[in-house]
Amino acid sequence: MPTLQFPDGFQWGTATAAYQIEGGANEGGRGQSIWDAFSKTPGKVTLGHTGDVAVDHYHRYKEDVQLMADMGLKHYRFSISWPRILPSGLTDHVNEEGIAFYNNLINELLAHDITPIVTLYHWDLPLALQTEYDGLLGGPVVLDAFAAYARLCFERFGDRVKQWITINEPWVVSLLGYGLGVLAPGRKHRAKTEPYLVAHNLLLWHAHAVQVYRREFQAVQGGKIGITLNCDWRAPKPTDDPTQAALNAEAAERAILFDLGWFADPVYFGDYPAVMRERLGDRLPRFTPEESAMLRGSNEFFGLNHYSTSYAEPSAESSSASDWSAGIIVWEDAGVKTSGNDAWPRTDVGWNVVPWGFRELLVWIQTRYAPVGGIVVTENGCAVADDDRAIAADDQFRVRYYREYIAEMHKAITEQGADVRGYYAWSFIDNYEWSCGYTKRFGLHWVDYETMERMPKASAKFYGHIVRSNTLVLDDKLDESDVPAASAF
Ligand code: PNW
Repeated sequence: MPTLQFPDGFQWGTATAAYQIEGGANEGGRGQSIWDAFSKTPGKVTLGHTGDVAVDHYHRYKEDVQLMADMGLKHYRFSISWPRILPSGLTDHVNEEGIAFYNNLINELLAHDITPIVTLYHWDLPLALQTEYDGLLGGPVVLDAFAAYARLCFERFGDRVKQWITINEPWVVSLLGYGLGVLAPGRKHRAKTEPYLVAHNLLLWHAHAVQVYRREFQAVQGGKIGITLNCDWRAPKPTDDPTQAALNAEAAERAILFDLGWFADPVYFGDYPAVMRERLGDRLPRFTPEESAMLRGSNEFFGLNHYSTSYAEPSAESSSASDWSAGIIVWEDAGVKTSGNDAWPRTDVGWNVVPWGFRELLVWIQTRYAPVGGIVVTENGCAVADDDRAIAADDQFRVRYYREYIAEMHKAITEQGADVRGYYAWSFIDNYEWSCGYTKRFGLHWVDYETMERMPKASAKFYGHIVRSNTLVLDDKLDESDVPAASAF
């Protein structure tokens, strides 16, 4: 049986986010976030689900840390709820009960030899900053508020937390929150301009938090800080026509620059990709020379969330806003239309399962950015329709997803020179999947939402083996003869 060995010290972990798992929304002095408001807005979330209780991690964190330890996990990525520690978003009132919750969690992790990696902003903006200061469209007050919140986290937790992520997925926040309106705060009526303003502000948030860490904490605390960007791979749509093939290749490259280069170019090179400036003109904000200098080199590792791949071809189709439906994206600003392939399996949220796309993306990132500190895959995983306990107990679709994606990552590292240093499975546990509520499950652990009972799925055991051995064993299930038909993946 082929066994794939990973580099010594490779970080294997799992990931979660505060609003998706904590619950305790009205406990311990927590303030409200834009997700409390959005989830309670009629029509925004499937079945009107909210994160009020989520999977009750706020009360069950000890049990959850024990489940992590049972898997042999050595790393865990979670996010801090800004309004839990600063109810108004500002430092006028620090909620010590919220601080104590995260101290207890961090200490519990360390007591089980699990290293925390902490995201500062995983989408739960304090509601008061939205209503009073326009949130991510706001000016210096909000920027300063984020820097002050980051400073508080470094002060209170930085003695034990050595890896920080400033922001999770600014692409999703900008486009899904302000272009399509499917995530909080749910805006879409200025879809041609607001996403670019929000993205710009998020980049400045990142740069300022990094500056605070470097100037005031890093020398003493000795940690690392970076941003997590999400990107699906875009492969040129296959065609026999050489002229079209060249156009499709160009469209695929343009799509990656619009999705990932939008954020990674400023962070590594100090400015947006030229193709974005060409196509967007003055809709794309400009960095001052000082901002540009602050951004350049502001990543100490490349945090990457990756889930899927699609084909790309040029699109001239006009749509008043970007249009996402049935796995097809027409993004007029990028001039790209995506599509799938019937042979590709799809997850329960409709995302294509294309393991080789993950490898191509890792190599693309290595080639363009050669990131200092390497690439850390901060999320990868899939949704499976495993509400039923018996189905969840044997979630072979997810086992296979992980096996094949991790095998492609191994190939990227060992055969194609990608400097990947870590990998975090999304998610440690079933949770609140944003606008899908609890109807979509990404967890390695199943949750009975009536009783809050947890159960490790087959994928938790499978992944635990990888974590403990630092190897992936490719058993005979990967032999061609044994591969189920695509639809049965
Ligand atoms: C990520 N897309 O969100 C988030 O970081 C997680 O909180 C979330 O639960 C997970 O992925 C699964 O959805 C994404 O449309 C949302 O490409 C949308 C996209 C990508 C990531």
